[in-house]
Amino acid sequence: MFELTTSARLRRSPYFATTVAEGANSFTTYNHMLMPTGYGHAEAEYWRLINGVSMWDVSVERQIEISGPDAARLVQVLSPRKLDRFVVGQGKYVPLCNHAGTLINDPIILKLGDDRFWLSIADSSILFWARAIAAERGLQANIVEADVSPLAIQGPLAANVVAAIFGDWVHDLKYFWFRNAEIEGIPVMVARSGWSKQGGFELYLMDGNRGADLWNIVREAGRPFDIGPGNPNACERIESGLLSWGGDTDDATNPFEVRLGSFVDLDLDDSIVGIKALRAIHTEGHRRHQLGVVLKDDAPFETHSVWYSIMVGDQKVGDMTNGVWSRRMERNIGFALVSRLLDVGDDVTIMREDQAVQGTLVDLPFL
Ligand code: THG
Repeated sequence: MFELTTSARLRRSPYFATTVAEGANSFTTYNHMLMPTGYGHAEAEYWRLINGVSMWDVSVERQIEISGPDAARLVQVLSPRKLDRFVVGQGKYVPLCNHAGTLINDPIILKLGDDRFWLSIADSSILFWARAIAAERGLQANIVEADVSPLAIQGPLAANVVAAIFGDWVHDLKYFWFRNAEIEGIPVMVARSGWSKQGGFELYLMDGNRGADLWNIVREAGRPFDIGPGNPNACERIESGLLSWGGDTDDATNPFEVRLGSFVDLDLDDSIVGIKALRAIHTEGHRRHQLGVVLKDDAPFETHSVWYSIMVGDQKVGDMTNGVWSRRMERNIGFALVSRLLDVGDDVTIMREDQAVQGTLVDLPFL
């Protein structure tokens, strides 16, 4: 269709050459980097994630490292989720909000030490945000983008592959926890996490020169389990109800609207960025909420790059933010960010480019 013009501004992953050699034939951009989005076998890539094990270059999940005497304080100031019982070796999913209570990122925060953290970020520039807040508050923290590049191993057989490389201790790793490890001299953090609900791990590579080596080690260890390359899977993540910041959110979305209210602690003190606005939103009641929508047609969706209006009669009630053909439900499904006047069971109309399609609102996750 067209070519992407590359430059040093559009950075490459340490796994880039290996993913191209594996047949990666489509890419997106995320955090100013290229990320593979397919290897030419979409259906097989999906079923491998559901039934087997898949390996993904997710080095675009950049690590904003915050260290120094005020690091813990800064991380709490940035986050409306209470972090007082956060333990070294643990990861937590955390909404980040601006002063208006708008969701500006939804990282996993890893606690590496009492004064050292990684914010494993979604697609927005938290490096600048964290530095600005630290400077304005007079907090002493060193804030850098670390040389860390996650490789995800996802699917029901993922633990077998990771145990074959690192040992049986990986079976005991709790969800979102991580541990330092080394394989063939390559330093990695092994975490039980990943952007799918099929189970799995993320290997945080800590040496950008060893990307091909780590990829090949995983590829070899995965051979008995028929591992293959894949990527964060649009179909599985929508079926599973996983949020894509910037895809399913806009410049007015707050955490309550997109099912992240349980990660907000309103009794945190006023120094937390956005907490006062979040309290006000909570008191007034948020206007929209995120549900699922199942469409009544059965012509599989192509991927789309705009939100589709959701109507009741001739009144717009919200948007379908991302939609996909569900291979397990054999239906078109999507995320509906709609007025709270609507609820599960309501019938709506989705305005696709080509036609209006009837649908019904449902609970998330779909599966
Ligand atoms: N892994 C790592 N970094 C990341 C992502 C990741 N950075 C970018 C992006 N993904 C951040 N966003 C999310 C969104 C959802 C989840 C993780 C990161 C997630 N959510 C679960 C859910 O919603 O069911 C669990 C939440 C919980 O119970 O705490 O896993 O994937 N390294």
